[in-house]
Amino acid sequence: RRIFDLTKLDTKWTTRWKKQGCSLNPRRKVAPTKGKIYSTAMFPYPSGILHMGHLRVYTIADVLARFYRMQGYNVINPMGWDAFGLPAENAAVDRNVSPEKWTKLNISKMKVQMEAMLADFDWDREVTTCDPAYYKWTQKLFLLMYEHGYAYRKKAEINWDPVDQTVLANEQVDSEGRSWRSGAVVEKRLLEQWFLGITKFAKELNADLDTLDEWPAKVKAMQRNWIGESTGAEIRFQVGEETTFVYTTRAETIFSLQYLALAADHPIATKIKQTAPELAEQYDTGVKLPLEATNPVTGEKVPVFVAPYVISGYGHGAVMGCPAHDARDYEFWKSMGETSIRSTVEPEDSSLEANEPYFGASGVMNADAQFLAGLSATTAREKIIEHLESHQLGQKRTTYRLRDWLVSRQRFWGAPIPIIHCDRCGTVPVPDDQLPVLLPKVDKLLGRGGSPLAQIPEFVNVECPSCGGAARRDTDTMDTFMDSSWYLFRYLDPHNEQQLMDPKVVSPLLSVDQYLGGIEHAILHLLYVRFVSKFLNTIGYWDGSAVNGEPIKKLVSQGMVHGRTFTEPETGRFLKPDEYEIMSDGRAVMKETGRTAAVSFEKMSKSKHNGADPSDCIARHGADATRAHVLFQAPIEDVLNWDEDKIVGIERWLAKVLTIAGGLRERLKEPVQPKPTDLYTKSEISVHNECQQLLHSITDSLSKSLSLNTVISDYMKYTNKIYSELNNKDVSTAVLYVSYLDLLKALSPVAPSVSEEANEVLHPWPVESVLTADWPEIRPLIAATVPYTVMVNGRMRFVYHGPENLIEDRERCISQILTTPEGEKWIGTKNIKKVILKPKTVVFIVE
Ligand code: ANZ
Ligand code: ZN
Repeated sequence: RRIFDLTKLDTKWTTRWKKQGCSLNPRRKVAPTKGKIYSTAMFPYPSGILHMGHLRVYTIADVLARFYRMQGYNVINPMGWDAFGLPAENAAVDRNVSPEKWTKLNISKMKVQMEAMLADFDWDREVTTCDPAYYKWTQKLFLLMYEHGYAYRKKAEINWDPVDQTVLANEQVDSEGRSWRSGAVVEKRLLEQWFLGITKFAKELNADLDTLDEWPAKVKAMQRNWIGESTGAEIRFQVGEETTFVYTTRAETIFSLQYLALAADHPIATKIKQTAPELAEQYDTGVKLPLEATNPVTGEKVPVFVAPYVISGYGHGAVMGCPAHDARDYEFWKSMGETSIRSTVEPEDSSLEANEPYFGASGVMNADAQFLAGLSATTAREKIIEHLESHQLGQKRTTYRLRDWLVSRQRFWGAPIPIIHCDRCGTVPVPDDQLPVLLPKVDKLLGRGGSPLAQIPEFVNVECPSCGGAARRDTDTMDTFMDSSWYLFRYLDPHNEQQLMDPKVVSPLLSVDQYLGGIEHAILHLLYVRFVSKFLNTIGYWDGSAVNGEPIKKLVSQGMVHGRTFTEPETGRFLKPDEYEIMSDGRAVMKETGRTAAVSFEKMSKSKHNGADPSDCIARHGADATRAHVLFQAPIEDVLNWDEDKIVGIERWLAKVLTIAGGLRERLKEPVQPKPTDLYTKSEISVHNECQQLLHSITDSLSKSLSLNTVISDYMKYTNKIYSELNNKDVSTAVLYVSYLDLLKALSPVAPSVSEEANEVLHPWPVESVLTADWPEIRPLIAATVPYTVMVNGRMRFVYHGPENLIEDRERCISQILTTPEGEKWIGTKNIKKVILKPKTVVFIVE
């Protein structure tokens, strides 16, 4: 039976809090006494509904922010909207509304949902990336990059998404060559595009990962892998009349060189293409060119191939082919019909058969390695690089897999690239006083793709800011990752109309102390944020030199929320809710066949019919129970298997919290005297100690380990302890009251309505909101005491309550008894002749 309707409490308290003009948290009225904590969760895309992932991450963010506020910190806990992007544009085409209208409507809907979950964000810091007041500065950021040589235009073979009709960054294409968004197989096209020079920071972006101690190792590994730092050497080769460099991580294998391989678009290959087009036709499978390359160390001539495995954008697009020591070279060499290989590195502990390759990177150089013979491969590598450098044949080099960031998108709903193209002046940046370049107002979009802005002449045709002649605006918009690359900064100075942000305002508030978000952003978003942050630090927009321009101190990636999924066991077909029935024993039985359905938890999706809507759960059980349930079901980094049925445990517990308030209120009708701890009974000591230990654990979990599921189980233990002592005559009302009030305070970040309600039941009206309280101070534990009979000259004089092991320490025992009022009265300054310590009895013989 439900005793309390928790949903009613939400409405009641939300109304009262708002009346006080303090958003959803009266604690906002209390001035902070400590330094800043900037804690935020990744802002959402305004799709219109808050999903379970949002519920989870924003609950965590809200609970922590409320906790820090109670501790006296100046908490920065903003919220905003990642509001540009394709879904709005597609919805606009499908529904005949403007993307702006659609987006704004969704934002207002989601704000209502956030309020329903009692999330208390800093709405005065709200940013919306599609708002001209925001994207003006996204455009300025682009222009700053342009001005400092970080934004440039280049004709490039790019990834084209044929479904969404737009260019994609390399980062947005998965390992199978599909678009991250549409899933379409990406095509290659040659187009003139804008790039941002993230590779200028490749070295720092890699090296500074080592300084991010509070980032998950997994995320750092993913970033490191993406940046792909590789150290080796570049070596110059003569190829016919031309020269080329090759990049190698195994320079010592130069004595094994048997051929040189080029990428199909290597300049030498391109030149041959013109004179011998019949060869070019075979580039895809690999072909020998009518050329020879010279080994720069031995002077030997080797054949030259175009080989499909050579990547055009990596290193120099040229590889020194060593079939004996590299698996790819070996495969290619065999595929070209060659059989003989030349080995110069051998395993340390065994010898090679004739023509047997050895791909290990350690090993020993054999006699064919000339002046490297006998050295370990590692030492040989250093030696040969020294040799190359001193003969000007090559040098040490570090390369990166990371490519520059392609930011042009042929879409409408994004920040227009603030550039004007003039036939006379070239690319001209839009002057500051003409920013923002506004998106034209449209009632509806004509169709998917194909640069919608290019079809709006009023937008395109413009006067050149430099010569005043006729010119054209750039009709591409920026990748939306550009919008989200700097919002963490804008939150700190959101209303600045003069500049992106004021370095004096933002620097003291940076960096972000804690950033919560999903692992799906481990590479793209976080790498772009780090890049832009380092850039802004470099040009003096914030003083981040102490942290190498790293914007985020601690990163927490919460796990996904999975939904209960029903499938037909034989076929694996996902069942719709009306296809099965849940029996009393918990089994799901398929209506048609009467067979038992298989149950599993999987990523929520429409096709699996396993989605759950947070708003439904809140409407049924109230925000407090929903919040506690989300936290309780799994440690924050783990997958959460969403099972709404289990929320009854939470409801029963919260009901108990409220029941205690009613019970205590009865007892509070009698006047209560505060009780000194040294007069506590055994039961009172046990209440005090257990509650304080739990409070300690709760505080640690919230401030250090973020083990929020443990916080909930600690609250439950705490509640049960008080509940079980409620009718114990040995526990005074005073002691219960103090412990219970601590619980209400400590509970309030998770369950603000229940805490308020219980507080109101407990106290006579008008009562100060319990949400304004400081975080409860942790009081010391009280050692359990036992009675000791004190005898003086053969007579029992008084009973002393002391620690259990008192008589083990003679000195301490005597001095403690002597300093009590009774000790002073019966013994005082009299000369002590003898003291006998017996268990539970202390005998004094005095003169
Ligand atoms: C000679 C050699 C001998 C190599 C050997 C390896 C083993 P990472 O670690 O990924 O940086 N390479 C260089 N440029 C390339 C390109 N554009 N496309 C494909 N492969 C390329 O790999 C560096 C190694 O990959 C280089 O070292 C080169 O092959 C090859 F026993 O040079 B090595
Ligand atoms: Zn001009």
